Amino acid sequence: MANRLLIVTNRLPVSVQRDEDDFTLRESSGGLATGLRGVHAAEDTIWIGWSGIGERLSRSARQRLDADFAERRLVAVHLSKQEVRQYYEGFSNGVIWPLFHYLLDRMPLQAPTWSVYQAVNEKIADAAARQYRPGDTFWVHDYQLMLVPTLLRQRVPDARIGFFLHIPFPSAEIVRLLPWREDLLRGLLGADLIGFHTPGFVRHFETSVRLLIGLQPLHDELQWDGRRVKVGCHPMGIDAAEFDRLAGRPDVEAEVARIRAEVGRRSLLLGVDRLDYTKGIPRRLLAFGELLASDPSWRERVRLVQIASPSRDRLEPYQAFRRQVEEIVSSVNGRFGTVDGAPIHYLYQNLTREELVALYRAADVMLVTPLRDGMNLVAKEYVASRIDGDGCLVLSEFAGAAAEMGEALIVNPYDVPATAQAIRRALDMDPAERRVRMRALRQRVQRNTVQRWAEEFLGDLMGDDGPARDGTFLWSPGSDMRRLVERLSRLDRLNLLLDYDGTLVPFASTPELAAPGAGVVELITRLAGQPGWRVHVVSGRPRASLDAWLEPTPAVLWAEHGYWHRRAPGLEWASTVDVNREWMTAVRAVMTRFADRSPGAMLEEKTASLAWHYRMLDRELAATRLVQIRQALAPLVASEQLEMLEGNCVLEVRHPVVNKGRVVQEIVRQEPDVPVLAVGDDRTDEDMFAAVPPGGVTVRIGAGVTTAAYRLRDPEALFEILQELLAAARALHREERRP
Ligand code: ADQ
Repeated sequence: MANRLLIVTNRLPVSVQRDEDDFTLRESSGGLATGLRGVHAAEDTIWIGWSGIGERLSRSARQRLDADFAERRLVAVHLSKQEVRQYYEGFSNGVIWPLFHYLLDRMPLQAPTWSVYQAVNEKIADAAARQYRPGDTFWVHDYQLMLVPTLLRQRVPDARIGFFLHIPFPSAEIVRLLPWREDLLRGLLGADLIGFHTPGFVRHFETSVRLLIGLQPLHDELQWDGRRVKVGCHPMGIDAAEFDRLAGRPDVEAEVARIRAEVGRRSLLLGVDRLDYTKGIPRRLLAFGELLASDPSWRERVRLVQIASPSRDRLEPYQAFRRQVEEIVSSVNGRFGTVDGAPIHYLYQNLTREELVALYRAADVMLVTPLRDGMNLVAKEYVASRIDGDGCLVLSEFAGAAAEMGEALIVNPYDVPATAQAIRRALDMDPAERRVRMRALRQRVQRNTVQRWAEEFLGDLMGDDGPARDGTFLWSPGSDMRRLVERLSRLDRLNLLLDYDGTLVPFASTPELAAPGAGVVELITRLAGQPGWRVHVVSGRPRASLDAWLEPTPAVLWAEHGYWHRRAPGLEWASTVDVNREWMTAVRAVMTRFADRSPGAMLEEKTASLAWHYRMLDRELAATRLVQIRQALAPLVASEQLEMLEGNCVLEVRHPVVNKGRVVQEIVRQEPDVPVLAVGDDRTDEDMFAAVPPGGVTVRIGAGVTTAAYRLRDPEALFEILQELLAAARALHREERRP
């Protein structure tokens, strides 16, 4: 059976009209619905989302409605009134919407219930996961469903999951304000690909995960939960051919002629928006008023038609906003109207596509001046409708569309006088210039269509080689891991080589705080007490730390990547190699200089290496400093033939002869017949994995590229596995001793 695309959105792409227990489904007109409709029609797809009905239905009514949906390959999630109020109106439109559009003053003082947003996301993820068959792909959309990617990942770990955000992704400083910021970011990270409209939004997202979650995106990819997550810029387009076709239809042409005749000699300005406070309507009207005030002759020469489609009108901020817009309309009309008519024609209505296209074609100047907008499809629709090659677009620099539509007259919508000036310029523009600009805009809009957007997003999501993974995917101690435990537990002799930080214990904010819990100390002691087994702790730490933390255990200790070695408790530490350490003076000077300039960074001095720790450093500054310090150290590293190592929030310089690979070689040399189990979490442990002879087992903790054969999520997962291993070995041992 063919693999399918499972589209997951807040609303299904139809609106439901209810008459008692009869339902009529009508295609809805929003940008997202229109955009994906083509994909839904052409491909083998199922579309999952809220029915759009915010009330309880009788069982039979629901079944009938679900059957109607099923005919269109739609799967409805039914929500209660309470859920709609809290999840959709309250949290999605009341909190995330204004915040992500930088309109902080629109946020309520009392936040609506986050738990309902969570619960509805779970409900929708459940419904989507129920549709899943192996090989299917999920495509989740928009700000109402930001937790769904991870919820789906939990339900269907191997699924391919894409997410696209249709609204802006704001600067990290804005994201930070949200009490649930980490939850939302982690919710998104369940996806294999997270798409945005503009490069700016991609950058903001990457800064946010760096700052708030501590990830290190590189070339628009990051490692999370053992997977590769791609971040991509995929600007959405429109069905340009459809607008082209509509614009040339005789009935639309006739409507254009009618509008033009009605407007007469006047120039026609047009605004078309959902009535939303992000769309910049009040300042646009004020700018128009300024134009009229600047020169009375304009009053006879222009008209502004502002179409506002009713939107979210149950929310108080939207009701207040509507009153504000209508007041400004009356005030401008009162002030500048003449007995022949009012300068602003304001329509609070939904129009048909044909009516819209006729207006687009009739308008001399289109005003698209949102305060913020993810993309703004109206700007593209205007351009696509101009089959005559004429017309002029005034476009806000804060609409995502501005990133692609540089030939428009770009304005700052907060600057009312400058917007008035831009309108004047558009009205006065030489026809030849208008045509040159419009030609370039049309070419781009015709090329970057919504079909291409969907194709490219899905292409990027599918990749050439399936879902992006590295290493063996074995997060949870699954069946393979269990088999491994069983095999290891039967070994009479075993050398367990365990790294310390990030492997036995999780990372702490400063190196000194990473003491092992009592459980870890006890586990090491018991593992080492298993007859024939030996535990080696192989760490980059200095001797003193390992002494302090592991003194009570019988483990063999290797400090500073094997430079120092302590064979058994109570014995002296001995150095294992003799290396030149003269290079350290110069490296120390560089690292100290950078530590002094970077609040939170610090230098750690070991016998034969120097480590620059930056876990506490501001992430942005850390990224800059790392580039600088690498550059500053590079000549020294080259001339002295040193090695520069990047660990987890640490940059270390050492002599290459000292490395964990040598430790493995030494252990294998002494006990060639004893199998090795090596476990570690970072680049220095890769040396260890590389040196493990055939028959040995290697395990990587956490994400990142590795040559290890197995992978576990975190130190806790390792702890569990080691406990299982010990229990199995002990049980076997007991059995053998039984007479
Ligand atoms: P919206 O905020 O809804 O979309 P937009 O991209 O402009 O904004 O799309 C609006 C759609 O509604 C257009 O297709 C337009 O033709 C239609 N429309 C507007 N007024 C209408 C009216 N009176 N009658 C009929 N139709 C009308 C969100 C984001 C945007 C992003 C899109 C798609 O906020 O930034 O561009 O998703 O990703």
